[in-house]
Amino acid sequence: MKRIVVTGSLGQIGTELVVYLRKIYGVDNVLATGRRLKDPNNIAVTSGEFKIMNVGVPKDIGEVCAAYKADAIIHLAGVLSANAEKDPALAWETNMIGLYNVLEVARELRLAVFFPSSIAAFGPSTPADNTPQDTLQRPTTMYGVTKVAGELLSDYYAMRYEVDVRGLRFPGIISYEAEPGGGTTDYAVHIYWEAIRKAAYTSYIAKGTLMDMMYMPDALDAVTKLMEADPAKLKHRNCFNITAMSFDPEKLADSIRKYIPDFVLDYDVDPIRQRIANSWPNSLDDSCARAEWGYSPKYDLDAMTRDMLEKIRVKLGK
Ligand code: AKB
Repeated sequence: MKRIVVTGSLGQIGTELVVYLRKIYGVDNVLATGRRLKDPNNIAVTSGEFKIMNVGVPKDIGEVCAAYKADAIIHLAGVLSANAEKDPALAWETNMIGLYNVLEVARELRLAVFFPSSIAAFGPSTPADNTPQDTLQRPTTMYGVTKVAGELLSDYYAMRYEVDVRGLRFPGIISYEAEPGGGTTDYAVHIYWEAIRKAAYTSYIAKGTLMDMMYMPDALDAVTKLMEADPAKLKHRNCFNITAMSFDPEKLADSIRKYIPDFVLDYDVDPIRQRIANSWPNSLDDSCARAEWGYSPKYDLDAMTRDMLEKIRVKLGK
């Protein structure tokens, strides 16, 4: 990648990915875009160029990418799992039509594409433990449906039109810079903020519910490594399983107690998000990502907890 356009750059991943990419590829080679400028103080906006671009409008994407002389588009704009259950039509429109438009522009302008899939691309009939790279994918959520369809569409564009589209099945991403918006794994971010503010958290996800997770620095590294990987080594494309840890709320609370011993966790389970979480794997097998392009996360649960708590304390002045 040399000249990169990022969609959804004010979201949780986009905010940090834009800054990370600017450090690697140069400030003038990474264009942050979004449907609207919801936060002018976002670091993706203050650290370089930002343009309004709606992925629902193919002409906008084409014009912005052509004018920028982009060779790659990192397509992060999307509706996450819990919000998708609230408004399935919006999720279909944003996640599917948005991706289709991006792929069409990529076909015309010969752009490489990054597509973010998710653990949500699996469903209750998928083997839940050590979920293989290639396995049954029958998700029971709208978000999951758009992710499986997106994986297939991406593979189709790679095969039929030789668009260099590559993707990751993201687990829950934990970070402190920008808030996650409307996902099921968001509890694992909120818990850290509440641990510092109140030494207590009420979880909407039930005890014993395992989900894959990853700390943001490992996610940023994974996107870049995959996009720069030698195509000859990729047996898979859309999308690779990746994970760094798997935990339930209790295990996460135990990790927090190593740094805040009086931290209290209780529960008020949200049936919608719990149903979504129950339909997802407990833990992914990411051996294909490790073998094909050298995926190797650095943070385990305690290392992540230490860093999250430190960074949030600084943000809150505590
Ligand atoms: C969500 O919870 O919807 C996302 C995801 C796992 O894709 N964080």
